[in-house]
Amino acid sequence: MEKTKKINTSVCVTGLGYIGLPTALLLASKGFSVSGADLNPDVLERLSKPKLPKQKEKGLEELFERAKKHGNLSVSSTPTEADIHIITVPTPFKEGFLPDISYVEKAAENIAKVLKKGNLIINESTSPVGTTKKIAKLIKNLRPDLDGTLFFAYCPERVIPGNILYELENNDRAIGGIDEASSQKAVAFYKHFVKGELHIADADTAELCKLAENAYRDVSIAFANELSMICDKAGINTEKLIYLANKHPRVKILKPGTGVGGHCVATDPYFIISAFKEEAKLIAKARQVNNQKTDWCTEKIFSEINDFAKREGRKPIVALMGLSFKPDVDDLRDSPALKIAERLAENYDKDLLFISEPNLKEHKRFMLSDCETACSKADIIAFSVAHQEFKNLDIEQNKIILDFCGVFSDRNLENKL
Ligand code: SAJ
Repeated sequence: MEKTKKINTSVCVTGLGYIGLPTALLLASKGFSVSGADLNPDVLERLSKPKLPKQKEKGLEELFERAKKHGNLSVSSTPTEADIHIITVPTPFKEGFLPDISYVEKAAENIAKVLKKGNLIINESTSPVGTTKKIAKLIKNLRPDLDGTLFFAYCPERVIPGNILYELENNDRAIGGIDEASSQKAVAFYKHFVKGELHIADADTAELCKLAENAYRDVSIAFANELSMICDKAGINTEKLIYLANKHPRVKILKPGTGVGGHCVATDPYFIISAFKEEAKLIAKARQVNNQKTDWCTEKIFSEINDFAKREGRKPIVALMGLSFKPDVDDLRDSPALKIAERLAENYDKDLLFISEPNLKEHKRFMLSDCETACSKADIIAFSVAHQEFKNLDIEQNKIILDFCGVFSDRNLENKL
């Protein structure tokens, strides 16, 4: 086990979710004295044990064990005194897709109680433009005694689930202080553990930058999804088309799929849309296209079921391959594949439906089957997520395959070019 050199700075991370926990662990491994705060007693119970249960996220268990061994990670239900406070809490939306920053505000209120002169407060939660200034104002009202002595910055994360620890250290970051001194203080902090470049901006720009990155990805995926529906109508192979178009030096079309899921790309664009209704036309349309793609895939499965029943005089057995929101993760948040599974379960015979998700042992609603069994039993096999486990499946010739996410794109391209 690598030796941890102690850094004489304490950090408190509020919100120990999928960004907060890896951040806290990485900081502990770099020698900071780290405390974590989370309102959820289950999270605290899990983190009070000497080891983490098996994680899909690479390296997390090892860092946790190391932090426990070195004794520089503690957890509690409320923030504790620290030189630097990081907020990594969820920012969901309310009715009408309006951003709900109440968790960030609650975190700021709790942090306010333990603040001292000279503390730096960093918001990393995805937030609507203006949130960091709002937090600074809220804290100023709660702690007028510290007015003018605190620093505030917005420093969004950019990590991809599945590769979080690597990307936390290696990605560039935008650092948006509410003033120059805050930006400089935040840069000095991130320099300790980020190898990527640190780019200074003001807080509003950094906030919009985070939202723009995910909206850009959503728009790009919408383009691919729209193209896949056009190709289907035109009888053109989408994968071959995208493969050929991407041979142009300035074209890079992404992969079509069953829609866009997860808690970032599918949600952050709404933070722009709700604040800039008049202007955000393309961003709003992309959201619609990506949501519609999930319905389109569901309808395709039902139309195939009906055709089969008419042709064969019996109802087909259907296998849905994949439930998670993207390949090779066990995360089901806002998953389009899960939505398809739910619609199939609601509208089709339970005993004619097989669902396979190799990244999960079990699911509270669905009985899961292994990939081979699902494929061998089914008449229609719908691939909703391009998991590695699916790529080398040996599928009998007589099966009807609906490959919504390019599981077999390499194989198909070899055959069709
Ligand atoms: N998807 C496609 N086709 C593609 C790529 C993705 O359909 O070609 C789908 C995925 O299947 C998934 C959804 O898009 O349903 C989102 O997946 P993702 O891998 O694009 O992104 P996330 O949500 O895991 O992480 C994103 C990343 N943002 C960008 O790439 C701009 C990540 O860097 C951010 O840190 C993260 O959001 C976040 O926390 O905001």
